[in-house]
Amino acid sequence: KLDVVTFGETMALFSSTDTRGIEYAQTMMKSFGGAESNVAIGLARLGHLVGWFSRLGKDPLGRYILKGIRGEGVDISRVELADHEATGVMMRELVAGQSSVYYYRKHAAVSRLAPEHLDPAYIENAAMLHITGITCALSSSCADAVEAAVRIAKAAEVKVSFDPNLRLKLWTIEEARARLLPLADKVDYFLPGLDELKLLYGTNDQQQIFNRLGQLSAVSVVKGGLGMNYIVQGTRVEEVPYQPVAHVVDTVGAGDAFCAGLLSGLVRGLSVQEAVQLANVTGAMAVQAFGDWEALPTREQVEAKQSQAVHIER
Ligand code: KDG
Repeated sequence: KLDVVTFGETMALFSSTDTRGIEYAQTMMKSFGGAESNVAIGLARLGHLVGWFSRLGKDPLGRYILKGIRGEGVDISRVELADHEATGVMMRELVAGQSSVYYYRKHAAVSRLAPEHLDPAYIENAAMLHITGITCALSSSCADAVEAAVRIAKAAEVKVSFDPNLRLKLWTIEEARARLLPLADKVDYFLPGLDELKLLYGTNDQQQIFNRLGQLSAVSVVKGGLGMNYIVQGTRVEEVPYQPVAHVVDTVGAGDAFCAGLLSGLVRGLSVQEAVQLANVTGAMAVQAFGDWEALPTREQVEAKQSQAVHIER
């Protein structure tokens, strides 16, 4: 039985390490990344049985991604390799302190993912289904697949967690609202960032945002930034402070690392407060190296960090 099942797009990632950026770079660094597989890898490193599925092209990049994710101990038994569509690609550069991402993913194999690709038993046998709003933005069949997966999970009493992961390069805010807000109403754990909520709810008023969250049946865990996260349930808003990281190397994947820690805590039966504290540790550790998922900590590394913290507090 899997602890967590998740699905979505994972792309090959080419980053220029050259200060001149992609346009003038002679070489690029190759890796891969995708919000859901980042979470899956994070969970596997924390000792969980986790499954990730998708459609990848039957091409060198698709095989490279598949081997990489499998190599991290994630179950990839439901991944499909498509004969006639390609694996998506993203490129990143950091020029004059400004990081940019470029997507080459429009007709990637995953965009044809549809409800009929889901294996209901695979979802029904997990303790938790994790979905993100990126998958909803890829195509209408992908969005339908997300909704179908949630229906399957709910019918089988599998808990559902949902990170909206708003990507305004993929769709407009109106399109995002139409798909994501109804989903937030159906899940058990809603995991947005405060900045995303400002856009989704169209207000900067924090109290108004918490009121809206309070109307959901989900427990919301809001990544607040500036050293504060929030747990919102009905009219209760609980603040969970965290230690901001002194030396941030790369923030990409921080949200996924946070989700991995949170889901790990929840499926292990910790309280939401304790799970958020664990998520703060995994999130903080992941930003200390380059890459989407490379710096995700193992369970031993988290435990070492936590016992260090206890030492310092004493
Ligand atoms: O969370 C990191 C992701 O943003 C990155 O891996 C790329 O999944 C990605 C996306 O679609 O933006």
